[in-house]
Amino acid sequence: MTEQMTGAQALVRALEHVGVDTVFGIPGGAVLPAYDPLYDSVKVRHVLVRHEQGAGHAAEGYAQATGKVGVCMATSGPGATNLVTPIADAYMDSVPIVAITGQVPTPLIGTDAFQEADISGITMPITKHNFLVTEAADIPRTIAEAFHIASTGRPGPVLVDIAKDALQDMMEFSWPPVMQLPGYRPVTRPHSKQIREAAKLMIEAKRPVLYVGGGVHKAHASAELIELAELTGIPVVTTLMARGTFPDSHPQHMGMPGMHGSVSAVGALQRSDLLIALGTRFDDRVTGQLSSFAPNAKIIHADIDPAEISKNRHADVPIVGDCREVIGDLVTIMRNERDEGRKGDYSEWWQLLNGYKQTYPLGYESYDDGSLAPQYVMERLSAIVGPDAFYVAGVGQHQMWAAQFIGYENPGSFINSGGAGTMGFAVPAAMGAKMGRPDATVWAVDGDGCFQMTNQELATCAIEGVPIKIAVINNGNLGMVRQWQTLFYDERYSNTDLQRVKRIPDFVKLAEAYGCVGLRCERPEDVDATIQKAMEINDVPVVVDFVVHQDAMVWPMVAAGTSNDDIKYARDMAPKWENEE
Ligand SMILES: Cc1ncc(C[n+]2csc(CCOP(=O)(O)OP(=O)(O)O)c2C)c(N)n1
Ligand SMILES: [Mg+2]
Repeated sequence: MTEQMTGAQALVRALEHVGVDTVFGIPGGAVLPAYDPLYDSVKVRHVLVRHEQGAGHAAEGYAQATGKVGVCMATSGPGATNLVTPIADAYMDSVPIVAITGQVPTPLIGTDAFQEADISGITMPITKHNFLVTEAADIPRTIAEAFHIASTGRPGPVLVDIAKDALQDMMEFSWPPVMQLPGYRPVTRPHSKQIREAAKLMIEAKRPVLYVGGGVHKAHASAELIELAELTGIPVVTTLMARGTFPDSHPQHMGMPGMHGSVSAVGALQRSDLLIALGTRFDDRVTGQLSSFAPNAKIIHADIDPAEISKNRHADVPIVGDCREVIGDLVTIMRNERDEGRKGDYSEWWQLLNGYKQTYPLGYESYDDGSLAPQYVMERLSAIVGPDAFYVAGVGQHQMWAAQFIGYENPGSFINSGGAGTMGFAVPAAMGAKMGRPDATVWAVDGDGCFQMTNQELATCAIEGVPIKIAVINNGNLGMVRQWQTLFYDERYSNTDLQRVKRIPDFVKLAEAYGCVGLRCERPEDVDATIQKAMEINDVPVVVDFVVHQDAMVWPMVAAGTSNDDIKYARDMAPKWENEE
């Protein structure tokens, strides 16, 4: 059955067929033909954002909260280039989004036409794949391929750039189209020989660690991970992208590793003799100086993307496959081994690790002058709001405190910009998460700097009825940069002071101007009541201006480029590794 329609109508029809219910975007000349049939669609809701960057991050938040593909749309030229940051962000964090852009008409491509930008060229290195469509007939197939590529294998962003004439021309629509992706076949089934090798190492090891990254949640393998950990008794660390994939409250959880990881997690990696790296990529923020990272550890590295394996650290046992399949197979083989009396003995290892946990818990400084410690705000948010909410962070100190001091029990409940570290991520991503999961409570934890990059999406939230809650951790500074200036630039605070004393802007008034509720909290004794008040407001977005002490710092810290062994748990305070061993 075929039907005559325009390319634009085919686009909207194809989006309906692949199950899209929400598109975030802004129209303009080149993409205008697509907006006309979109106006009539009863299945696809278009959300008019205030900046295309907001559309992109909203698509990311939607994708991460729902597990579906997020969709954003923009016009050619500046509309498309405004999507570059969220596309790069999605690429770094393997988030499945499809970005649809209008392009100038085919005869004008390459002529420096009005609002022409070679967006497929620009995004080539930051997309999993991208398409330039110049024929109306190609639109349905391209959309099907784009969604398939974005959501399968290692997820990631796909761009579909469509020339205006292709949107306007008539074509014959039929569904489903035949995909033409001969070279694209992600390997999901792990090789059984590699699984046997891995099991052998796990039983022989004295100091194994499950080093868990964002890929485990993306593979929906949290349950399998808990099973494997409990079956083997191996300790677990969860990276920034994996917070919640293994419950924080679980006794085998050692915390988050990395630059601002816990001493117990960093110590576990450094002293390990076997890292079982699952859906993780040995990022420099985790390894510190690579040459001194986990020096005595053998490596089992499982990832769906073969390009990750042995990229930064040689893998003794490489396993290409979907983490759910890999972990499932490991559970099966380790159970058989145990039933035949073969099990690792990690009791001495646990003695050492429990010592780290007890001696070096996460902590922070309180202030005698009655001012507010940002970490305390996180602790209270965690206690009052609980683990069933989504927490969406910006980038900076507040992001690290949100990672450290909020207790995550559910996979995917912490959404943040890990790989790219994109300031401005939180508000639009929280909006996208809430639109995807309207039943859930969504808190953005944002910095006063980050918030000023994308808070215009509060207008979108207020108008579209998206009652997110935003905790602005207002330290009056680009705090994370200021922290580096404190530690490494002799307290020379070049261009990090946001001039809070002048209260420009006043976040409470700003919230009100956007049709949201604005609250302010400056003292520890008011924190609980303020959070409770915010929790009671469910019809409009709420912004809480938490005015916190400007000198609070994120600890522990491994200074960039140094060894994880040189971690400090407070200024000039280093753990004593030798004495414990
Ligand atoms: C788009 C962008 N520009 C610059 C940076 C560098 N940067 C990282 S953290 C940070 C400070 C963020 O300030 P704020 O939002 O107030 O968070 P805080 O660290 O104070 O909690 C900056 C400027 C970045 N990560 N992203
Ligand atoms: Mg700040």
